[in-house]
Amino acid sequence: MKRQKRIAVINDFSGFGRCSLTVSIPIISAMRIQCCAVPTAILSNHTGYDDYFFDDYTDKMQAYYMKWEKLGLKFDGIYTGFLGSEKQAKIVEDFIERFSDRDTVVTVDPVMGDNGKTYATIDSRLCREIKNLIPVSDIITPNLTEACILTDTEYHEDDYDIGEIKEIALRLRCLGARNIVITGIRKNDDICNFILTDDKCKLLEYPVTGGSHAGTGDVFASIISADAVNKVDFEESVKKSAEFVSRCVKLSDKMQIPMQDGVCFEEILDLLM
Ligand code: PXL
Repeated sequence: MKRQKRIAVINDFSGFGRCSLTVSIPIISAMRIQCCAVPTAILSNHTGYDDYFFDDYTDKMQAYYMKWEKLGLKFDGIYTGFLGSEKQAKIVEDFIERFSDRDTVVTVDPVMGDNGKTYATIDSRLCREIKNLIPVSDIITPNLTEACILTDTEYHEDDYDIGEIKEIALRLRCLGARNIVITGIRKNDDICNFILTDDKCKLLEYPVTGGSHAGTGDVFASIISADAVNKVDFEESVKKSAEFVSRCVKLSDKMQIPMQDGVCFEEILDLLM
């Protein structure tokens, strides 16, 4: 009997606001993969709220996962998200080196900002360290703001043309990215994802279904990382993740969930099973 697949998720635990681990654990589990959490920080709620409790976990992470090494654990996937300090990027590199083998799929979600702005706890030194994770990844899932930060490209609000997006994606490739999906690109009344891989370069467009809710990037990247481990084709996976996020957004607006509180994915989690 083959053992069940498992993914190590290196991300923060935000008790309220539906992002990071509180999104990845249920989603990856629903997709029949064991989700093993490595917390980067403990927050009462994510940093999109005016106030939050933030306990950085940098100094404890290595002691935490060295017990896993003692247990001889290996992972089919490693997925990294929000990092709470510069030092954590180095710790993530160490984790990847220790816990992956040839077949491990590494997904790096370079969580740094949205809508042209960086998140409250992210500074330029941390951005630089996150950039260093790109060459050790198999998949990266930046939103447009993050793709701009990573490639030192100026972000603008107005419509992007495909040439501009392709240029940004090619710069990400030069940084060592292999499979790239840039999310959240606005074009008229559509929202687009751009894919660049060895054999694909494609813009996928969807009609906007609702507002800009927190945590949608975490929902998206969780599905992408689980699908990659389940060997689902990358383009299919991007389409499926985008469709799921879009349904979540529509339903969250219908249920009048405040934007900061994330999306009510719990209502339709069964669609991923
Ligand atoms: O969803 C991205 C994210 C993850 N983790 C924390 C955040 C944010 C975005 O604000 O604050 C703690």
